[in-house]
Amino acid sequence: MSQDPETAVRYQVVDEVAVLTIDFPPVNALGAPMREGMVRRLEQAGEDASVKAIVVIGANDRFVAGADIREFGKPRVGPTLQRIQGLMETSVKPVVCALDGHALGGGLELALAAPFRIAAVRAKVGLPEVTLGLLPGGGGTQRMTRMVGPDVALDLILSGRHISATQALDLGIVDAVTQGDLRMDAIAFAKAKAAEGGPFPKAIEREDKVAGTDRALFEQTRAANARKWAGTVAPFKIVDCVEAASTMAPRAGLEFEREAFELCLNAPSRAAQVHLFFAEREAAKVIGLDPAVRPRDIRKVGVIGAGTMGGGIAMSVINSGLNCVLLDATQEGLDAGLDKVRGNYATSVKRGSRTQAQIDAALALLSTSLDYAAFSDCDIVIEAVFENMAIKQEIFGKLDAVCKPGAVLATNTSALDIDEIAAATKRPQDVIGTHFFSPANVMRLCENVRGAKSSDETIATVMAFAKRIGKVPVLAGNCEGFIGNRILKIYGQEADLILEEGATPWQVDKALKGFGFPMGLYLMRDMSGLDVGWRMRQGRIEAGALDTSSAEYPPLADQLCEAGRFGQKTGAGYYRYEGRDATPDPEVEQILATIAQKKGTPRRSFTDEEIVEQILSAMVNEGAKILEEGIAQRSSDIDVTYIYGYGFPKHRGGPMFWASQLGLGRILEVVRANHARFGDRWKPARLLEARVTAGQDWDGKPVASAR
Ligand code: 3H9
Repeated sequence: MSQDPETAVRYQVVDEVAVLTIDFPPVNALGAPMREGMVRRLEQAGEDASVKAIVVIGANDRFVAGADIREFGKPRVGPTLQRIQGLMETSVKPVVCALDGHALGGGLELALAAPFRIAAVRAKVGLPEVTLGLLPGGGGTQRMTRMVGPDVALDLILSGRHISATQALDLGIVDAVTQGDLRMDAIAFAKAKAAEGGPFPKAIEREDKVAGTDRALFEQTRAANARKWAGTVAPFKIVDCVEAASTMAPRAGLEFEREAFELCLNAPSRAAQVHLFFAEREAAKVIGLDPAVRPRDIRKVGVIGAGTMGGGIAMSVINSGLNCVLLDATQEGLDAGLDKVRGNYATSVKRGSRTQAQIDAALALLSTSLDYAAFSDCDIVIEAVFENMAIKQEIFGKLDAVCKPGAVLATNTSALDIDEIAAATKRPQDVIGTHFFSPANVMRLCENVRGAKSSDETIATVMAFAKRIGKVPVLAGNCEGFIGNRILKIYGQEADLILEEGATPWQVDKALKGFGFPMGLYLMRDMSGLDVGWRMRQGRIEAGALDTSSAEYPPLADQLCEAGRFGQKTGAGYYRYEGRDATPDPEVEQILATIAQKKGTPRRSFTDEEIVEQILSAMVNEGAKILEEGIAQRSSDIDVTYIYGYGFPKHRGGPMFWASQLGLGRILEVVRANHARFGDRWKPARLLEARVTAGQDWDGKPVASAR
């Protein structure tokens, strides 16, 4: 990346218009050299007597992706964005920002301070700061509100969504959209504005869209979202800033925003969400992969199993414009699966998240079949039938017979051994796990599981494929439960054992919700139904694969099922239900007391903090073992897995990040204390001990320099 302000923003005069070209790879972020370059070039253009107007444009068909996220939390250097905006806002020569690619966050804020904006039709604009735990701190909350009104501003800034150039034109965020040559059109536009003469418009001084704002809008927004936003700072501050833009004088509003921005910048949730931004991008990279290896081209996808999972995977595929053939064992299965897919689409039309035309276009890419021969021209086939090794092996044998050479043969198994499945084929190098999460059309995670013989090309292909269909890929190694379900098992087990020690299901749920999980563990289990897991356990008990006499085996779930308490659907589970309303049930407390008595487990009371620390420390210890065994490539991959697959609160950054914020030393203390009490289920991970001893973070960096 160039650090030279002279090259970060280039200067050229074309037909009396100074063209300032921002060339600061990879995404023209507002890093210090770029800000310095902008100040110098704007001053140069101001002083250049041959110049009548100024165009600011980005190189490589993109405008500016916002603040340089790598600068957050570091000492500030170079001129501020506000200084650049001041130069543009007070320029006697009209400034036109020419937007292409993305104009996001501080990039859009830069453009909003110019009197004029023209956009290429393919450009996208947005203020996505909220996704980083921030608010638009470059005047974005003030100028946007004054341009589009508080209701639209709240929608755009709180969602952080990107909108198209034409939508931006309709909202008055840009002045013109062009299908032609953006640079030439911007120059012509700037010349015309220079000819018209000033004064030029200033968004910050507009009153028309904020006059008479009803303050109830802000109160209603806060009240409606209070639960959803619990534990975060930025969304609340965004509402405050938009209110300030609607009610205060311009300078006071900008000052209000500046203070609110600083508050967000220093909040732990900002560090967590920025961690997640980089973690998500890192997760897609495969360590040690031969750089010469290219992913195979995927044009047609096969999916086996038209159940909820297969249907969801097929929807993700066709939503991204790829052809998909969906196969099931029976016509009834296919019909039911298709009905479900259509039903899901109908719901999204009703909600307004998709248009009927988009859905028709997607469904046109979907075909169905009862015959494996339909997979002969597929580039990847994903098996998503129920978890039974014999059936999966039979399916992979059939795939081996019909699929073309080089097709990726993927299994959506969440538990079974990839190598055993691959052994059913003569091409184990093409076999890999692609573990999706339910509902697969919604959940972002794709946990790709490499088998012992999966080739680099197969790995590269599924990583690229997952991104292509809008998922966040993570690469895992082959072990029981991979990354996600291996830790999930510990999460559930530890919570269950805490109940035996004296906590109640409702207290554990309250503690987990308070931490930020969308739903408590026991409410979720009751909602899904307890009988499926019970039957699976019965099967394993009969096969001698589960030892129920162990002190670590929590028998509560089995006893609830034996009493006919299958969860919400039977009116009782961990809770008692009136319809969907759950209430604590003293009967469950009684069962727990009896279990504890039989096991000789001493009972005590827990605080919510203790519950969270206990459960999460067990998860983190398992995460450290997963890292140490090379099942996860890096600690942040575990965070990405938990956030996109298991509802871990984003503003906590994932279990491993949470642990490093708390201090790995504290986690080790909890682990060791429990190890002394409960034995080997709490055996400290060697990696955790090693990092604490060396004063390092998960990546082996000294703790003080951790991001
Ligand atoms: C802000 O603006 C605050 C202001 O309000 C306050 C001002 C006072 N900085 O995503 P990609 C890197 S907050 C530094 O794979 P794509 C990224 O890590 C900011 N680096 O590309 C990756 O690096 P690597 C508000 C950044 O084409 C490489 O660029 N803005 C930044 O799929 C390529 O990224 C946002 O939140 C950055 N701002 O998508 C926008 N952005 O190759 C954040 C990216 O080493 N960015 N990188 O892994 C994005 O949404 C996408 O990157 C974008 C391109 C859509 C632009």
